[in-house]
Amino acid sequence: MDKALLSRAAALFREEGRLIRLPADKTAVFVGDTHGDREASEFVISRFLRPDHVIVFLGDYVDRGPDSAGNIELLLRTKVEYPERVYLLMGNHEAWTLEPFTPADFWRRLAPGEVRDYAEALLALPFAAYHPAGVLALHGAFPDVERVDDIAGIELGSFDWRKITWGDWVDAPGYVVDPGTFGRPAFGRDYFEEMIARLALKALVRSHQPFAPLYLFGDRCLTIFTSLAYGGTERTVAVLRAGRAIRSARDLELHYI
Ligand SMILES: [Mn+2]
Repeated sequence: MDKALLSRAAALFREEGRLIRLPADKTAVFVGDTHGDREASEFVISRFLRPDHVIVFLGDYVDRGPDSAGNIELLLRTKVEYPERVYLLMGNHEAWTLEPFTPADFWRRLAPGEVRDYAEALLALPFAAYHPAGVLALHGAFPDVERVDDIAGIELGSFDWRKITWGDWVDAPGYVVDPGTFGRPAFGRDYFEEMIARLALKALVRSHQPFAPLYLFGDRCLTIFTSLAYGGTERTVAVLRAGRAIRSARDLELHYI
């Protein structure tokens, strides 16, 4: 990987801040975990990189799949070339240097200098993207904030950051179903209901759990997965058409690429 590309990407992410505000007048394409499935990213880019679209990748670009280095390089190059058409959010796999996990095949193959260069770029990634139709996109679960704007001030490594990057949803009552002290925190329906009301949203679009139900919590929580690295046969993306009124996640179109 080209060190100059990582530095340019890092500068761009720092400039964007942790919360992306998506334009209302463009169609937004949400892409779930690509996890080393470079072909998935190529398909998405060839189909949706258009002046009237924005593409939002929901994190987890590396590890698991066959070509992590190729996938992250393709995504960073496309971001640098088309900064207002492509947005990359942070998943837990981008933060291995902050909160290590196993297996981490991509990170473990890097030389120490390369780990540092990747970390500089990937720890600067935004945490969430907000669409004015009332849709929030992030990797895992809602942070416990008062307003969407507060996401911009979330600290890397805080519990709210862990909710975003590591949080699972479970179809059960409750708030924090499992604090995830030694693993992934899991959140229930009561927490979802409280947060979606407090943030005045219609839908959450996220990824992170390859085997979660597509829709949860009255069709307001959509989980998409876009990598074949977990043995699936479908890569799913969700499309929010410009100008479409959104009442629930069912108003986003699903495409299988
Ligand atoms: Mn994940």
